[in-house]
Amino acid sequence: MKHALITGITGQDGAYLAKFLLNKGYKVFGTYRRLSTPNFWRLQYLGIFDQVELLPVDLLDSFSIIESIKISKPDEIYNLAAQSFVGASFEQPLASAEITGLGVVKFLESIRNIAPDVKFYQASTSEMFGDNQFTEQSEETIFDPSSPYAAAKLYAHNMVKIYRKAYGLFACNGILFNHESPLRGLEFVTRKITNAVAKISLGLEDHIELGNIDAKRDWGFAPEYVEAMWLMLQQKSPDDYVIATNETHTIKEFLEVAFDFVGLDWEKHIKIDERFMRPVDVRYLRGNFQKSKSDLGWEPKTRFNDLAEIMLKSDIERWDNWSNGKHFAWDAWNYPNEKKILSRKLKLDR
Ligand code: NAP
Ligand code: F7E
Repeated sequence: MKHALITGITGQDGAYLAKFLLNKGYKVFGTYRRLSTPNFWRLQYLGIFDQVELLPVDLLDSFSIIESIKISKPDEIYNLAAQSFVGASFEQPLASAEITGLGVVKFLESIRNIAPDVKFYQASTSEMFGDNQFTEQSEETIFDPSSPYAAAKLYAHNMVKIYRKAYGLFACNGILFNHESPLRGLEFVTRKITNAVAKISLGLEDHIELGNIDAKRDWGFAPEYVEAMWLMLQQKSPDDYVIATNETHTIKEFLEVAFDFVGLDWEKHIKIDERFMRPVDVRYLRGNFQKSKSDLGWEPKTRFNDLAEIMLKSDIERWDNWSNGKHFAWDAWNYPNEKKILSRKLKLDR
């Protein structure tokens, strides 16, 4: 039986990848970091919490990384852990560099020293292209990072290439464009919108505060993107691949589709708030996935409108169920604002 070690198994991609690999018959080990409140809701939501082996690892701590490799004896390592929120990287540039950039080198060094035959997947990102052009981006496009997050990811990306060349490691960079799902964190714009539209449609809230709604993103569906990660590690030789849909849409278009779905006019429920503007934003992303299609046989299936609908339906169902007294694994309950809305609603109902 093959062993996989997934860092960041508590995150969106980590949870979907764990489910995907379990279905393929892997023994799955996943790393989590010590928090004052445990955060396993995604694994519980997918019904796989009892099927994965959890190992405590912080990317700030090299010894915990080495220990996780020794215990799990992996054939494949998927490094998904990161400080992944671009907005927060402007507020915490040093922590972002340490975790998202240097953390990867700690893994590469550990592998080189104790497990040189392991296959390694690194979660690279379209953010590395930065705010540099208004045409599609591919593996050949020049990187020009526009945030501390993107700069840290580019450092990691380059180190993966260097370790591949210098030491012959089987290490791949997946340059993934934005991918979303009902398990997306609430701070990211798509889920922030579907969560708010759900509340607005149920009369629990009246508007949503956003930043730059003119930015364009290439949004795909996360469960399809984790399959691409696995496919990269099944090839004869390691390489870097773009994973995307080749479609791009503004935040405004996402708002339009989401509000349309519940029969409301988005413009009546939006407030632009400076707090959500970034010092620099990436205005245009659209990925060319031709290399992945020809080498990996991968292509996206779920498109923009369907993605918004999947996310919205799931958030409406959650708010509806929770306000009717049903309890299940969910993130909203951990956020102070969401908690207040629910408490108010439950008091009113009593
Ligand atoms: P996510 O939901 O934010 O998950 C990030 C994971 O990293 C969580 O499990 C988090 O743990 C863990 N983590 C954070 N800091 C850590 C630390 N110091 N030590 C150990 N673990 C730590 O992100 P995602 O959307 O699943 O993305 C997965 C990866 O792909 C990330 O590296 C992200 O940067 C990259 N990426 C994402 C996208 C996208 O659109 N989703 C696109 C391109 C690349 P907690 O649960 O404890 O916070
Ligand atoms: O922002 C704009 C914001 O935070 C998308 C991460 O997974 O994908 C993600 O990074 C756009 C930006 O994702 C709000 O300014 C407007 O232009 O959902 P996001 P991101 O920054 O693209 C890449 C590929 C990753 O690698 C990252 O890990 O939406 N926007 N108003 C807003 N964004 C947020 N979060 N909140 C707003 O209120």
